[in-house]
Amino acid sequence: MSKSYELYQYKGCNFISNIHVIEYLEKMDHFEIRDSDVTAVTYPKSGTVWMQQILSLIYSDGDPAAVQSKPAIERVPWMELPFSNFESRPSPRLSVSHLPYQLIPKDFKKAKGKVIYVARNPKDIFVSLYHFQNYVVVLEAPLSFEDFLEKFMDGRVIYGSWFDHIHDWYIHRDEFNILFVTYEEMKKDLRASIQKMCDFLGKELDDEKLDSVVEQCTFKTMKMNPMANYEKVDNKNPKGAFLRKGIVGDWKNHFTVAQSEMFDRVFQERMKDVPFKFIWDNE
Ligand code: PPS
Repeated sequence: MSKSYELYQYKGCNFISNIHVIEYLEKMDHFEIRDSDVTAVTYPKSGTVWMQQILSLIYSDGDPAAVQSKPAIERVPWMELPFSNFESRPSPRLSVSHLPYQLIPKDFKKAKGKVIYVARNPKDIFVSLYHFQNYVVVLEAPLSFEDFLEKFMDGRVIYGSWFDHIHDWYIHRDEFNILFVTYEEMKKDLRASIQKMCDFLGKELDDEKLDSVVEQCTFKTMKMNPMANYEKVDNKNPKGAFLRKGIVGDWKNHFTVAQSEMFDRVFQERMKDVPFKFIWDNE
């Protein structure tokens, strides 16, 4: 298939033509945010779809039916995609977003609504993105692992630089009503992570309901759920999968020692102000 989607820059971030619309991104800045709005902010491949599932279930008291009839993208859409109809959705408006700090509606910066920022170790993000761009054929397939790694380090990928994304969100955290969680802590103890989110969101779920949320949000259950696994995504490579491996430390199967050392050097330099403790390996 010929490449019909291209990256373009808008206010320091990279978007995809035919998917993101500048007029809509401009309009978003002025969206009126309600205290009941909840958005999960992620850099791509950090656990967005996982959060779509978790939020759907927390807000339906763990009822599995809530995630069995409608695709995740309709239940908890990307705020920045025009078809999310964000403004006209009924409360509580649950959404996800990959937007960098500078583009999130400014009301959020007045501590309106709630934000859950999910961070993932960037080597695993890179590997996930590399496979994703080979999978969804409307995105530019990487020329090679090495070439794509260079682009990632320079921020020449969808939504721009991972380093800028996490840095800016973290540095401006006091402006938001925000909870930071990591993909790795969710992997390690999903129940405790979901409980932490419930506490932040002011949602009380009894043990049975919480168990049900956890059960519906495991990688295994989500992979089998056609309303969560994005198997209907258009123009995909039949060999791949959106829910690919869902593990911590897959980067070790892909990076050379030299690539890993180069990554660590850039990481040390760029993350000086961001004291996140990332988990790089399955413990
Ligand atoms: S996207 O395209 O940005 O919306 O992708 P995103 O959903 O952020 O990230 C996809 C990766 O998240 C993994 N995933 C999970 N891991 C563990 N448990 C659960 N339940 C789960 N759901 C999604 C998914 O497999 C992708 O990671 P990789 O490493 O490619 O497997």
